[in-house]
Amino acid sequence: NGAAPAAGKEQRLIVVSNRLPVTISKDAQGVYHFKMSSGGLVSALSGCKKTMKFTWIGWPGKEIPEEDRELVNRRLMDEYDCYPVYLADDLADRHYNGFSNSILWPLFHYHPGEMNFDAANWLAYREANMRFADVVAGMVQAGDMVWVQDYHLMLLPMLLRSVISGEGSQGEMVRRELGRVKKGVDKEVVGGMMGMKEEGVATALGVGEEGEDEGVEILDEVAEEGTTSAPAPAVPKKVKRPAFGRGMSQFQKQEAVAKEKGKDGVRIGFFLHTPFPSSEIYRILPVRREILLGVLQCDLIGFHTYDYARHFLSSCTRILGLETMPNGIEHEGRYTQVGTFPIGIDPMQFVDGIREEGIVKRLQALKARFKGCKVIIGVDRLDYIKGVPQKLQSLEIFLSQHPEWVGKVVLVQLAIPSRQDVEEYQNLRACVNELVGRINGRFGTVEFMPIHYLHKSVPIDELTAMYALADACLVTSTRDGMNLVSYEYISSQVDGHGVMILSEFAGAAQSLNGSLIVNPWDLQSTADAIHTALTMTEEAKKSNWEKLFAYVSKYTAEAWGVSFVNELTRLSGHPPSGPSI
Ligand code: ADQ
Repeated sequence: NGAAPAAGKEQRLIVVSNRLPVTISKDAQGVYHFKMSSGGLVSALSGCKKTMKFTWIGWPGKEIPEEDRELVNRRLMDEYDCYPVYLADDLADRHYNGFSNSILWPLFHYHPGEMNFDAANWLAYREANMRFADVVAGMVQAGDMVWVQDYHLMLLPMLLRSVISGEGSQGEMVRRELGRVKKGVDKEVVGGMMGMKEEGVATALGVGEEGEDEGVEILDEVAEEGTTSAPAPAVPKKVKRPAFGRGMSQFQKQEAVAKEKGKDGVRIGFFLHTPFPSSEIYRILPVRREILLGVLQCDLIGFHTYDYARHFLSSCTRILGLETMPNGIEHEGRYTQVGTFPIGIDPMQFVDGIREEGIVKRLQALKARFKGCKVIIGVDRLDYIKGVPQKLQSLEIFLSQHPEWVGKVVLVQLAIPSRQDVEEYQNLRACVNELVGRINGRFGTVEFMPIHYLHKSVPIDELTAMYALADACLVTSTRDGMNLVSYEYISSQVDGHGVMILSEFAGAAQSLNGSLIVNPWDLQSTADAIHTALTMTEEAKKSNWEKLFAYVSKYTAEAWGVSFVNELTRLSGHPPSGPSI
């Protein structure tokens, strides 16, 4: 849509995400092949790429032998503007599966029961963040903007500031302690590390520094003691505001050191793609202070919705005792702006897609196959946050209450395999298999099955044809940062004006006015919404779809990237009305 950031051609933007958007493979002849992925973040950043000098830093997804790295690094940089952070397989596994996906992911999605806290995985998370910080620090230059993506890298802003302000890398110490914990030699270190009160680590995190951080120090007695189980006091006992003047002098000090190193004025932004939960849930996290302090070294923190931003600010108040403003926080003399930046997609990919010859043909074939039958589509990564069991149970209720629809409606449920190394995902897979079997067994005949279930990734052309075919799309996430499947479906319904049934617990529900909003836990209400969708008049469908499509066309992925970067460009690291230095 032609959106472009206000920053000029000379502005450098370094995007950091856990995974690089490039898949690397090596064939039998030892030749490396690189494939750029077409994920949402890639299209979201296309606007920034047009007008800025752009580098993407991330984990390449696998270990590359030392002797090949020079070649791989050069090709990544020359051909894809990418630079890798290499992590040993065990470290990558503990960081990604062990901490990010087994602790932060369930907690941020209100599933504390699925959270498996393990101290060695926490240390691995820190170690991996440190590796990222070292690589980014080696690349960053004066005046650069660094944009960190998502929950895998929440310590990175703080560690990066520490490295570039001259305090140096803490990596060696973390590595040493990780080794000790793994061998189970020193359990006390584990407690100490969780509480982050070990000398050096505390400095890197900006806690417990003499005379500079009293506002923080007093509040979380849990962390002070290095324990992990007691709840935080609901109301902090003593709240001191960090004195702005004093903080500023520390900030000036930091800037002076950074200036000497030629890396002054680096602006850091962070965007969280998941929800940020209510402070009542967030405070369960044993390392709740550390994660907040990790991102508070940013100039700008972005969330999908206003609620997530509000939850983050209230966690900063309740856990760190910081006084917050509606749009930001002062901490250690730095003003961190907090804002909402709802992500989108590139709708034209689907709008144009449904006119492509191959997709048109496929759509005709599918229409013939499902003649006389309404189709409901579900597209989800097979993740417990997506509410697939609730979706299937609601369909079961609908079919049992409306037998006239048996044989006349099918649910095509595409489930992309996800995180299959994590136990909870294996359990979910078994549960979904069982439900599909039970419902098909109950309502199916030799000629007809009410649920067509595919546990695989589907090529984009097939996905587009399925979206275009479906009379309704059913999203029943129990929590979801945004949910882009709903955007993709709406964009594919230029002709059909299909009905969007959307969980109120998806971030998208706050934007997609024109959907049928449901509480997925209330199975009856979802069953009723299925009936409403299937019996809605063409006029009502069209009028709803027009509202939805107007929104999806305006708030695109590209517009999201550009608005975040524009905001980061505008910021200086000081409060809007604070004294200038
Ligand atoms: P996800 O949890 O991955 O993203 P979502 O936003 O719905 O969730 O995106 C899923 C993507 O995967 C869509 O592009 C969809 O087409 C694709 N997909 C799903 N199933 C598929 C299948 N069977 N075959 C092929 N493709 C499939 C996280 C957060 C979201 C947030 C995004 C972006 O969890 O809440 O919206 O990041 O910030």
